[in-house]
Amino acid sequence: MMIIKRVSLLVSCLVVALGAMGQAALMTADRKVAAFYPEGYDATQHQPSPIFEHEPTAVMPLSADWQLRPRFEQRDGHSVATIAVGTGVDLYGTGEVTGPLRRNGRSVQLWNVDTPAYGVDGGSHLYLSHPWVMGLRPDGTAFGIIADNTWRSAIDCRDDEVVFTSDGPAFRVVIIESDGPQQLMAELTRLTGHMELPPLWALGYQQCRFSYQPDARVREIADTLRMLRIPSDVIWMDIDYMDSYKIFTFSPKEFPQPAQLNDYLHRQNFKAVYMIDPGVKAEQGYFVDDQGTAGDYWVKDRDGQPYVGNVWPGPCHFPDFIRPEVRHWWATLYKDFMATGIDGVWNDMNEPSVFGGPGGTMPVDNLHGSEKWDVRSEKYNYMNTSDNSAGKTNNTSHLSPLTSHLRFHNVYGLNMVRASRDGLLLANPQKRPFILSRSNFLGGHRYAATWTGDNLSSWDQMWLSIPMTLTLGLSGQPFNGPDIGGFCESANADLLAHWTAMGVFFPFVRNHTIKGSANQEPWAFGDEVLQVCRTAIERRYRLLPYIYTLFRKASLDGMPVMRPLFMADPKDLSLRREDRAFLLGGDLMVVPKDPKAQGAPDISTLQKKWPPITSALKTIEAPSGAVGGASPSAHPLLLQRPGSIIPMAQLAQSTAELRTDSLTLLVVLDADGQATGQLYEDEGDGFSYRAGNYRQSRLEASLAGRQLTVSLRHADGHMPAPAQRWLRIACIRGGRAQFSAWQQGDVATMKLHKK
Ligand code: MIG
Repeated sequence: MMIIKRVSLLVSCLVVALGAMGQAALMTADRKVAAFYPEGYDATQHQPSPIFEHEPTAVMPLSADWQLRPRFEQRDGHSVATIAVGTGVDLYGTGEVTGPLRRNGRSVQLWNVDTPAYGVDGGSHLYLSHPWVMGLRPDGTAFGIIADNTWRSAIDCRDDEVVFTSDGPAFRVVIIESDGPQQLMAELTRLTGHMELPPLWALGYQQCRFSYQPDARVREIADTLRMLRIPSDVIWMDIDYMDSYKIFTFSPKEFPQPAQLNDYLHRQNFKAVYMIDPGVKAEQGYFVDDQGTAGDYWVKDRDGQPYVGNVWPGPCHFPDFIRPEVRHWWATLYKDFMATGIDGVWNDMNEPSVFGGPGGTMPVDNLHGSEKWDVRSEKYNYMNTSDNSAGKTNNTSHLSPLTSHLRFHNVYGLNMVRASRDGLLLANPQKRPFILSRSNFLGGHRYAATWTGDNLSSWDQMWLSIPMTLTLGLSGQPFNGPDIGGFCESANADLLAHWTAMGVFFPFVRNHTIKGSANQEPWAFGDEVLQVCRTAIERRYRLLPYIYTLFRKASLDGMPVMRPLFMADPKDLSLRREDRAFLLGGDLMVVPKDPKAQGAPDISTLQKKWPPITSALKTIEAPSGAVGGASPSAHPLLLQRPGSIIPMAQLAQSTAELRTDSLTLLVVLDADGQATGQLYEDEGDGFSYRAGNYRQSRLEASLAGRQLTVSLRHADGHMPAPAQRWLRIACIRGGRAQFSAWQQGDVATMKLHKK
């Protein structure tokens, strides 16, 4: 009672003091999250925050023993927050970055940019921004720091402090304390929201290039994938399907009948994803431009006139996605477009990229907002209390209706995909939307997946794609991956083989390359490479029950699908810098082969404890005869965690054909002869899973004498099991696998050989 009184007193003091507010700090009742407000904090310059789906409900005065506290200051016209983090801390996160996984000693600019081969400003800023740093202490406890700030800024990760420097007004900082990295990700996504479960097909292999054209070439690619029995799910339509690069149109010459084309693809179990850019060709009589002009939906220049910048179509207008009414309009555009049978959308160039614009984008003094935008409907959190009336204000006197691009640049892409997502749902309310976005911001994982933009076909950038994808996962964006084979310039046989061989274990798996480069499909470099790619992709498809279960988990508690090794043992300091080997989920370690490595590779402590599953795969893959065939050296080493069970399906050529009625269970027992695993099943698309139409099962193995029993126990959800379920065990001990017979039912047993 006493405490509550004091809190509300504190809160009302702070609310009264708004405008000339002093520095303040509150924390949540569970003492895990603290929000820090700098002196003079003006919520109208930062809120509503795109980051938080649920604002931290900070209701208590900060406890005296709370460790991390920002120091706020104004320095040389910048707003600065410095957080001393203590010694011996390893820093991670900071979003999409070049460089290593461990971020100590690294600086990142938060200013989304179109950066071919990551060449702009030495790769110090890329397509997405995440004002988020994660810290891991020597004892394995973790913390996270969010700067709730969209303005152009920078993060400096020093060894003992983290510094956020912004070109905008003073911003608040939210700090999370937790027992370990896993709990930290759960806490982060409790605040930022969860990635929605993607459709199963989006986890399959995807074939792309800039551009497959005309439509006959698209058909040919689809036919070839099926003819060569390369499991695959998606063909991508890059920018050239359009009429003169006008979004929401089709080239009358090269793609005259998109519905027929999509139909053709669907009949072969392919999905079709098409690109939509933000730039709208400024052309009277073009319906998108006419509607946008009539509605006054464009970003304005400093004089308040519609801004015009050059992109692919030539002079373009840019929808002001920051405004709710513009997002609403944008969403409506998808209806007819999707009705041609389009399954997913690719939003590119949304940094936004402007050819010849200052810094490759629009001027920072361009203007967002409008006189018509009713800012009074927005909610601002000063002190976010459970008592809403005390903590929120509708005071908007500080907000000019038009606000500079400097504030909204970094969330232009986020707001675009937010609108696109609404559009896909409007067009197909029964389907899970799939959107791939090049640009985004912390929190934007709620709307779209991402890929790492225009990388280079080089060994360096192949290796770089590992820490990039890991870091995005640790920054709350679990669904991402690189262009496999590399985008800029041409791949070669070895590079494509190695990149595909490891790339199939990334969350997002798409082969893509630039216009004018050498062909890069799995068959482009002859039979050897084809063999490697096919085997790798087959592994992906066999592992989909396991991978889909990981996506389900990510959608519930924010655990990245692809994880750094330190997640397996946060106290093992030797794993903290490892960013070549990585984990797919908690149970599978991928150690990519380095064809240029001299001598024996570095073996991590973990690697010595986890047995390889190679021999099990050999038996499983025997019919296709691929392992041990040509270029086997391209395949990564795959190791499985002791105490785990990985469910694998029978090979399918697409997710439409994937079945979970016959599962091979890879079992590695722990020292006590036990192992567990998880299996998530649902319809693969649609939303019935939200009403319980899914099936979560727990896999359990135990050894009694030499008798191994593995059972599949229904744990949650009311989707019926397959009419008949067949299980077989592959028990891995040391380097060997022993298989049981296929057995019908939810239990399989076998007698293990003597070791
Ligand atoms: O200015 O649409 O990152 O994947 O193929 C380049 C053409 C525009 C950039 C994307 C790339 C895509 C390309 N786009």
